[in-house]
Formats: sequence, C-alpha cells, structure tokens
Amino acid sequence: MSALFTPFTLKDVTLRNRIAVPPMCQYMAEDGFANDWHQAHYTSLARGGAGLVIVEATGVSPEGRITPGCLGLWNDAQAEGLARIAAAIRAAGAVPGIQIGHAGRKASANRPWEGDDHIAAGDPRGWETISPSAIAFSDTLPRVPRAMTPADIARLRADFAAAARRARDAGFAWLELHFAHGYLGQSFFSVHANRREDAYGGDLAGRSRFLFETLEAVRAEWPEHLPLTARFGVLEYDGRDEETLAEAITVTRGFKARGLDFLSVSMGFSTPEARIPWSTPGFMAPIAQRVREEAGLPVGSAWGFHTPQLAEQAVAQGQLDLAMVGRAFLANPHWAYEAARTLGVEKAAWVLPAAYAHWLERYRPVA
Ligand code: FNR
Ligand code: 536
Repeated sequence: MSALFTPFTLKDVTLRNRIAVPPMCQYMAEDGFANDWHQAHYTSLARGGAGLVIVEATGVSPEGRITPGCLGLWNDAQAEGLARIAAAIRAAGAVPGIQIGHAGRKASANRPWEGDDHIAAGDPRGWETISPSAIAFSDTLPRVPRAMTPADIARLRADFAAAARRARDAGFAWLELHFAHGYLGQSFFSVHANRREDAYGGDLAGRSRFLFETLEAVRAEWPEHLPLTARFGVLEYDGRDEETLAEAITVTRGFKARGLDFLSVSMGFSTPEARIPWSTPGFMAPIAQRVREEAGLPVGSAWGFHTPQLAEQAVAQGQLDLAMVGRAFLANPHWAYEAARTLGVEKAAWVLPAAYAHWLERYRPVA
C-alpha cells in the first residue's frame, strides 16, 4: 500500500494521488497572456500522472508580475487562455490549480537566465515596485520600492479578489494565494521588509492584517466548495526561526479561522542573508509537519522530494498531506507514473488516463 498513491479529498475535490506539481514560473508569457507553450507544458505535467497541477505565479496586476514574461489575470481576456489550460489539465486526469500573487519589491526583474536581477532603472521594460516599506531586497534586487499607501492596500485586496473570481470562472478548482518567497504577501509578514508604523505593520496583528484582509476578500469570491489555499514562508533560515515559525503558526490558525483549507508550507526568502539547508533532502518536511499539527490544517511542501521514496516516506509518516514535486517533474514529466512503478504500486499505469493504462499494463519493453 502506497500512501503517495492514496487519493486525497479536500472539499468537493478529489486528487487521484498525493503528488502535486507546485507552481513554477515559465517566463514565457507576453503582456500576461498564456500561449501555446503554457498549453503544452501544463498538459504534459498533468498527463504524467500528478494529482494536482498548480499553474505558476500569476500576477493580479501588471506591476505584480515578477518579470515581463510572467502570467497575469488582471483582465478577462487573459482568463480565456487560462481556461483552456485548466480544461487540458482536467482532461488529463489532474485537478487544475493556479497561484495568484503580487511580486512586491521583487517585481520588475529579468528572467533568471537573463540575470535574475532587477531590470535596470531607466529601461522602459521595467516599472515602479511597491512594498510595505521603502526597503530594497538586496544588491541583486536593488530597486527601492515605494511604500504602499492605504489606497494601494485596498486596491491590491480588490485585485486579488478579481483575479480569484476570474480563476473560478476559468474552471480552476484549487486556488493558491502566493504569500511566500519574499513577494508582497510575505513582505507584509516579514520583519525584514515591513517597518510600517500604521495598522499594517509592527506587532503580529499588524503584520498579518494585509494577509487576513486579502484572504477574506478572496474568500468572498472563491466558491465555498472548492479548496482555498495559500503558500506561506513560515521561516527564513536567518537565525531567528523559532520566533518566526511560532508567529507563522499563529497566522496560519488565523487563516484557518477565515476559511483557508490547506497550506503549502515554504520559506520566506525575505533576506539574502538566509542560510538554507539545501543539501538535506526534504528539509522542510518536519517544519510542514509542525504546522500541520499545531495549526490543524492539511499541508503540502516542496523542496527536494526528488525521489519517490522521499515523497512516499513524508506522506506515510504523516508529515505532509501532499508532496510537491517541482524540478524533478520538469526533468521528467512522467515522474508520477514512474514513481508508481518504483514504489511497486499495482496497476501503476492507472495513474495515467485509461487508454494509456490499458496498453501500458501489457507493455514489457525489451532491454
Ligand atoms: C519555482 N518555484 C515557484 N514557487 C512558487 O510558489 N511560485 C512560482 O511561480 C515558482 N516558480 C518557480 C520556477 C522555477 C523554474 C522553479 C525551479 C521553482 C518554487 C517551486 O514551486 C518549488 O517550491 C521549488 O522548485 C522546490 O521544489 P523542488 O524543485 O525541489 O521539487
Ligand atoms: C524560488 N523561486 C520561486 C519563485 C520564482 C523562481 C525562484 C516564485 O515563487 N515565483 C527558488 C529558489 C531556489 C530554487 C528554486 C526555486
């Protein structure tokens, strides 16, 4: 019996297994529009047997994109292309999810292979960034953001709600709010980025206010019967992790009270000084488990489930409800099918659509 290949039900949605592809930016869009690349890419991931495929970070407003190549959902025309992608993911047997967010002070960046830094000041491809406070992230992302006004905060809340409504109408069944990785939501929570002296900064109540208000605005648009989730950086690996984690668990309880159904547990990326334990496989699994137990929400996590055994173990031990497999799925879009075979799951081919399964059960390649 494989824990990884046990279905998972949340609200009215059932995933065929516990393997989720986390959102991964493709940097291939123009003006926020999905194109044939996105169609091919997401279809392929779903076709490979994952239970859930979450479309990459999608900007709720033009200036909320990380790079000029990022997807957007700030107008109805953009939703049309995303609707076709949601339908293709569903046709391939996976549940279609999407992550919506705003990149805050990390916006207006070059694509990773073009530098991964900010677009130079004065370059017309770049734009003004906004953040809770006028503090730049680092030497590689040096653009100083404009501190958000109360009007900016209200506009962002409305932008998130409008994007959630478009995601719903486009046929997505799983919504993830991007409150991680040093982007706007994370920046409100993080003491590295938020030095505000108004109601949106200071103590924990202040630093969680933007997150709670945004969640509430989205909750009002997103159907009650579908999973509403967030990705949240619960620690920074900056030497004060116990404190941050305790605060993050308190915030996660607040999310739950406001109707969040699931948390994708990640890290903050709010400071370039972070010392991340990259070489430890599945290093976030024990942290995700703590959030799962102390906040009482189902959780998923990524970061280094490169082998089926690691993913299986984390789910079987009750550390995670979903194992999120990112780069390994890019390297091998059939990761889930191969994982089923590796773990000795009977009828492994049934993670694939039935027509494939029918033939693959009988297929014995000759070495
Ligand atoms: C990412 N990641 C990411 N995370 C997120 O929340 N939204 C996003 O859009 C992206 N974009 C993105 C692009 C690319 C090319 C990579 C490699 C990663 C992080 C990703 O979801 C995942 O957490 C990490 O890749 C770690 O998991 P793996 O790759 O170790 O399985
Ligand atoms: C974090 N990344 C997260 C992104 C964009 C790409 C990089 C996001 O949340 N949109 C990351 C760091 C190191 C390795 C993989 C991913």
